[in-house]
Amino acid sequence: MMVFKPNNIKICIVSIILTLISDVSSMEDAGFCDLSGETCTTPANSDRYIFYDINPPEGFNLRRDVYMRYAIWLHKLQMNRNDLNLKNFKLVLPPWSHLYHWKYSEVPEHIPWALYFDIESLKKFAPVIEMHQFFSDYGVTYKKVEIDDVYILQHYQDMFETGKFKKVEIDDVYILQHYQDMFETGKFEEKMSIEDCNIPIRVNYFYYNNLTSNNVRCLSFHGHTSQLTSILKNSTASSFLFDHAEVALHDMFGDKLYWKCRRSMRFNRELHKIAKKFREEQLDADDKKDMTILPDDWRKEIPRRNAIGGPYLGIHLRRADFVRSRSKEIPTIENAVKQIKNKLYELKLNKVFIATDAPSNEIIEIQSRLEPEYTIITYKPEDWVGEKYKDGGIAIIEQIICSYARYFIGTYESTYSFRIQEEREILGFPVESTFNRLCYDGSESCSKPSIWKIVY
Ligand SMILES: Nc1nc2c(ncn2[C@@H]2O[C@H](COP(=O)(O)OP(=O)(O)O)[C@@H](O)[C@H]2O)c(=O)[nH]1
Ligand SMILES: [Mg+2]
Repeated sequence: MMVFKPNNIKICIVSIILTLISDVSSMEDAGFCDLSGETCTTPANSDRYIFYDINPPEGFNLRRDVYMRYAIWLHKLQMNRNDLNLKNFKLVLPPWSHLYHWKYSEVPEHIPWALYFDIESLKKFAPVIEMHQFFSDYGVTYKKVEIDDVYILQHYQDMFETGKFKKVEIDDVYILQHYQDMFETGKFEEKMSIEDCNIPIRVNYFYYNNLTSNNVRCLSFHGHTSQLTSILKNSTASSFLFDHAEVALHDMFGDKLYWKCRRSMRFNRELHKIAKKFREEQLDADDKKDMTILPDDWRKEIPRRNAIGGPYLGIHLRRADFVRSRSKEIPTIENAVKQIKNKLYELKLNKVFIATDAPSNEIIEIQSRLEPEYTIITYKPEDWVGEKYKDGGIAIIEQIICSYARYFIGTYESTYSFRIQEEREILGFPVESTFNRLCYDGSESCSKPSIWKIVY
């Protein structure tokens, strides 16, 4: 076993190589070179890049949490006064490709973050750039299809065929892995070391055939994201990729900085607009009356607990794979409806909005058990919304609608529900109206979800 000692790291001075596949040789000791290989900037003055990738089966909402771990790290690096070299890092946003729960119209498709998030808001917290921006900054062409103001990046296959393919090599790749003995010994001290790989190595990243590296190592890791700073400090490499980035933990979960970062993750404005129209038309929402107006800029938000929410109950009913994987915690449809009815009666509401990934036969069953006593509303996207925003955008619209409800009940251990709870904390709802879950037996007596209150 080789123990990782920052001072002993062989300092890698490998420039990012943007080559025609035939060859343009790399220049040692340089930062970025232009395509001819003639003009290079030194790493000290130029941007350096951090990429991260995540265990493929992880879903959208856990990925959002992993983003925060790295955005907070980059935010801190940027604030760094002592080491100027650490200030130039940019965090490259990994496109949303091949998500397990989503259907894709084209395979593989690279969905940029701008389709789902307000990039300007993200940038007010951390130095982030889109993957396509990285490519275009470094002269790598990609095929793009313009859909309004966002780009959907497509596969390079045609470039292989036409020979216009260029390769991007990431200087240093670290595949994070858990210490094998960690759970046996129960010792959870902060540590990391280069070791043999105990998980499969990936050599192409983000489903781009031309994004690769010659320098891939496995880093057994336990601890917080900021522990990775020593890797940056001891290297002059211009680009780093941390694969299985989810292995690193939040520096501090739930503190002020955590919430700043979380507040900067505003959704794409059009998604908000679509959700608002739906809330107004179908659910009688009125943001003014409901006290759910936020300032345009998240940095202007202030602590409050006076949000009322629209006159409807919001439910997240996670089904699909959860029915099997959490069979002891997920209620039957009958038991879910029982709890929904009780809550509607208690709150004197007659409309329930249900966000769900349930198949249509289950939705019909819910309907038949609730109506005509109560009105059940689900979101069905107009064609253009479905085409433009796809499964990911529809899921977000449903999350927004639940966030603005008078009262919310989520699903046990679902990160989709957790993100709604956070959104409601930001909107300023009373805690009791947010941290609730559907119980297995239809009662209200099962354990409540952990309460993570917002901190300013
Ligand atoms: N439209 C919609 N999609 C959902 C809903 N619940 C789950 N999904 C989909 O399933 C995925 C769930 O995966 P993930 O984000 O990992 O959340 P988790 O698995 O519930 O912790 C989401 O990203 C959605 O694509 C829902 O209520 N509505
Ligand atoms: Mg998941």
